[in-house]
Amino acid sequence: MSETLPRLSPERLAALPAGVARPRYDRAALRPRIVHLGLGAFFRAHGAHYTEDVLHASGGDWGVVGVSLQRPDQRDRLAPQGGLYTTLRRDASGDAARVVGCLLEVLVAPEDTAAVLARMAAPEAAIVSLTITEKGYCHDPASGRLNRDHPDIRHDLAAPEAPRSAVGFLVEALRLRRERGLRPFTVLCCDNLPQNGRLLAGLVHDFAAVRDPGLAAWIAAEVQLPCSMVDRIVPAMVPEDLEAAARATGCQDAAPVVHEPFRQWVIEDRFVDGLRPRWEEAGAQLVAEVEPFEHMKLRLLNGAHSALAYLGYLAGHETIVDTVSDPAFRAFVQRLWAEEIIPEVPPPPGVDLAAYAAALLDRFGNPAIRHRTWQIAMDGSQKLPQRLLGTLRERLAQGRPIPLLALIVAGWIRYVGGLDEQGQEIDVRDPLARELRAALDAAGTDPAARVRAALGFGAIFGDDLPRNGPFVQAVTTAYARLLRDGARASLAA
Ligand code: CS2
Repeated sequence: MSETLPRLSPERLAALPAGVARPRYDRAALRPRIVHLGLGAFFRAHGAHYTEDVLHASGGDWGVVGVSLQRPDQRDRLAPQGGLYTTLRRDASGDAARVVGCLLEVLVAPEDTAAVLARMAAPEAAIVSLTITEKGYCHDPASGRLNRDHPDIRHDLAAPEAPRSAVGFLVEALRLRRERGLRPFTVLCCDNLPQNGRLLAGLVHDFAAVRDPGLAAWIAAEVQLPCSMVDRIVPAMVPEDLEAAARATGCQDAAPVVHEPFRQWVIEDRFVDGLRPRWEEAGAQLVAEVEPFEHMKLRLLNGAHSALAYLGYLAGHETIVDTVSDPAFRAFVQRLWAEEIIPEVPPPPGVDLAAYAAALLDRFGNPAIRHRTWQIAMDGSQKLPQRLLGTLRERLAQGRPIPLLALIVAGWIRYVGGLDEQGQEIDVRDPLARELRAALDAAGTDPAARVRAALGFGAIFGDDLPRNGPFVQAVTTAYARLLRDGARASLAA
């Protein structure tokens, strides 16, 4: 149906149906003050929404330049629409549509590196924000240090003026600003990483120090890299979303985003010269210390998400809502929170973690959000450390039992082994997929040998966990049970 409709565009805004929210501020007043790296669905339904709300609340000129670091598809979808796109806030009661206007332009880094650097180094750019997913940081997830053997980092250290990696872009753009006598921008990391601003500061520093110690010192002294905790469930786009956006707006939109109603953004209030949109007007929490919020979110939400993704996938569940609608999984995730995660997480000021977990279960159970277990299972090698292994280490140090956490690690090992419970191939997406599969294949069929092979990946498990007897034992027991009884039956044990 949508092919016969006019394309969403600035000219169509006035004609949108009355129920569709749209930019009601002066789009012509926007300037390219935020450069956002990683223009996926998440940013467009999260950070862009907060900025859009500020523009509505108090105007201003905080426009966004979106940068795709790899593929041109977002640009190809968004450019013909003048940067406009529809977001659909979805729950059991239906869709609420909103057309977002703060995105000014989309650049594709591999096609025009110079244009991206020019935007980042322009005097009016005040913030460079990032949602490039865990693997985009080219770091070693266990240690948090820059992986100098990563092909993009090797490339960027050899040809720093034409970078490919996000870290390479940040350092080159900062170098240009310093050379031109400009103030630096703030670097605002919005990915699900522990102490994300500090982690990125370390990577930028490591990279800059190799290039030029003077530049590294200037960055350390002048650049701010606040930490932030971001939260909104935003599944990858599926073809039906195009139809839903067309129904809501009467326009063809090639880049709609479906998202849950909930959102949260906790930001460390540390910006170069204090320059930032007044995101608090949109409900963001600007705080001195993000860590308690981040621990809560990464360990309760993302930790449970990964648990449900691996074990749910193995049990044959396609989505998170399917998984938590299965009574065995519902009981499992509630026990996981109550018995093995919440006891290790200090609650942020004013937060009751049991209530937070109960709210998470409602969000996971949103029947209208089809978030695939396969999507969340991606890149586990980059996700496990901050989501699950931190909690695990703390419990092990206290001598506390870890049967449920160990089962999740076992589920991940089973998943990256590449065959499901019916013997079908799993399409495992992970930067270490090939190495993991090869190590597991080489280990043969003995469960203990397979577990040892997987735990031997130091970038994931460090060198402490593979040597921790109770940990190895618990994972081996859980893995053997998974092989014998399957995921669903293992939950109850
Ligand atoms: C998910 C996250 O894909 C994943 O790994 O756990 O994207 C999750 O939906 C968001 O962090 C929610 O804020």
